[in-house]
Amino acid sequence: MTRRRLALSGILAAIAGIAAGHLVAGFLAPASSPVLAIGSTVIDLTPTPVKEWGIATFGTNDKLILQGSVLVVTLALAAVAGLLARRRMPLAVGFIVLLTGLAGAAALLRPTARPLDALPALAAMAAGVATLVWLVRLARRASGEAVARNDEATVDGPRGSKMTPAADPNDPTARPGTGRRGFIGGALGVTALSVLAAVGGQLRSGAQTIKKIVLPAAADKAKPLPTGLEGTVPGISPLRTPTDKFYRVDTNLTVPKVDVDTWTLEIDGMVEKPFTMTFAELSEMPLIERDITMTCVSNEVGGGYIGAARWLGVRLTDVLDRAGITGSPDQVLSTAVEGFTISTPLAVVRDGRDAMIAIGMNGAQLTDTHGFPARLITPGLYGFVGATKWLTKLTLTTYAAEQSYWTKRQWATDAPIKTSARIDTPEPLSTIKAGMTAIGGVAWAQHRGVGKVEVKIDDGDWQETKLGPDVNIDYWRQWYLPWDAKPGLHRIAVRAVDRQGRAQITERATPFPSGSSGIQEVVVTVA
Ligand SMILES: Nc1nc2c(c(=O)[nH]1)N[C@H]1C(S)=C(S)[C@@H](COP(=O)(O)O)O[C@H]1N2
Ligand SMILES: [Mo]
Repeated sequence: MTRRRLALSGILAAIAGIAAGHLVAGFLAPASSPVLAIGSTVIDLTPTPVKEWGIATFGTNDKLILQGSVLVVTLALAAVAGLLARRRMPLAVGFIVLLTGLAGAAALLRPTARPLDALPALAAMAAGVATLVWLVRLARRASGEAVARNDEATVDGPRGSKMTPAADPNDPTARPGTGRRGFIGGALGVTALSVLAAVGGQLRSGAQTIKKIVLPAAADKAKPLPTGLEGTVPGISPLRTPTDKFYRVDTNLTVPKVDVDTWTLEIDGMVEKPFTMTFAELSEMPLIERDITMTCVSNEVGGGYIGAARWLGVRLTDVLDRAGITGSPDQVLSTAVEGFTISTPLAVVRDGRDAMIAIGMNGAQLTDTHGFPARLITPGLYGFVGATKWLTKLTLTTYAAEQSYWTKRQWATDAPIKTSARIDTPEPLSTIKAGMTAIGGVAWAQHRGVGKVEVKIDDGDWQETKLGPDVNIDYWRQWYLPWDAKPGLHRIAVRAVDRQGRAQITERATPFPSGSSGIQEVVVTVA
């Protein structure tokens, strides 16, 4: 019984600390909330293979799973602290101080941390220690420990006067039921306050929003998007991915909410005239509008980390030319407001493709999740080497001198998107009705263009599919094949060939280090 109460005291102390920290972080910097700060540090320290396993196993839930794990481990350690507290209170307190100290260190070691970011951890420390001491005292009273009475008399007695059991009507040993109720009351009180604090912190950080801005028109517009196949092939991906359906991949546990009025873009490194510009200055430069399909290197064969959108932005080379490149840099190292970095090969940026600093997506300003107020887009390259969100600095440098976040973690430096195709319909392992239907999906070979897409049903021949509208070589292509489906179990495979006649790589490869490859095959039941 006592052990259970003690363990619970430790757990509630941790919950109180985490909640208090979350509340304070809500007012200061959401990312410095203890669990988030530790979670982000764990993300950065996780070895690449483990991270790959996490993404492959949990997909977009990986962040929730990570935070859940941090929470569970913390609570388990706190339960141990609670058990220790019975005989060794200083040790238990030291344990809580250590845990919250780690959270503080994690917050302070974030790339863009300010000293104030330690406050949430300090709040967690104070709330955690106070709760532990208080609940453990109540727990002792509840089990009627003699020690508790003495402690209590010394600590709580008015003006130091010793209370004797006989003189104290609330004496716990005399009325154990009261002590038990006292602990339950204390535990419920802590829980209620913690919930309030956590919800408060959450509401407060959620209340931070990005400003609504008016985007200037493009000087160089994209052609109107043709009508896609989505109206005629049920289940196929729409030609343009709506922004709220567009995949999101980044290392952030909290979405940066950037203040566009104080935001600046700095250009430095191997340039003649380093300079800094405001958002207004950036948007006054000539704007281009382009339809570009982005893909994440972590996209598995047949996966969903791909999206096609219309981007509005400034040509990256226009900005670089304004600074004037000197020496022989070989990479553009871009830095995001939260300190994350990406390397893009300079040769790729300058080969004529529409690499840009985007400020608009699908006719609107960037959303906070997609990098407001400005991000890089590099057609033909996976996102991790060319799509820096929440961009704030461009540094002309060399791969020898400086390495970006993923380069330090052994990912490829030059990572062109591999040609691939995906079957959207029928869905894997689904059951469809016999008769005429359509097999359909999307294929991509960014900056080379999709030449043809072929489908193979069971052990049949590869059959050429019909292609949807050709938007441009940086955009994906919808495809479909009418199919008279006969009852039974069927295997459908797809492969794409780019416009230079190069077929997609059929050998299976994992996303690490330069993108997955292999043929997608789905199995369906026709009934
Ligand atoms: N600041 C920042 N930018 C980032 C990342 C990141 O982790 N942090 N991830 C990159 C990766 S791996 C990809 S695939 C794209 C995804 O962009 P999206 O979330 O808008 O789809 O953003 C890139 N830009
Ligand atoms: Mo990515």
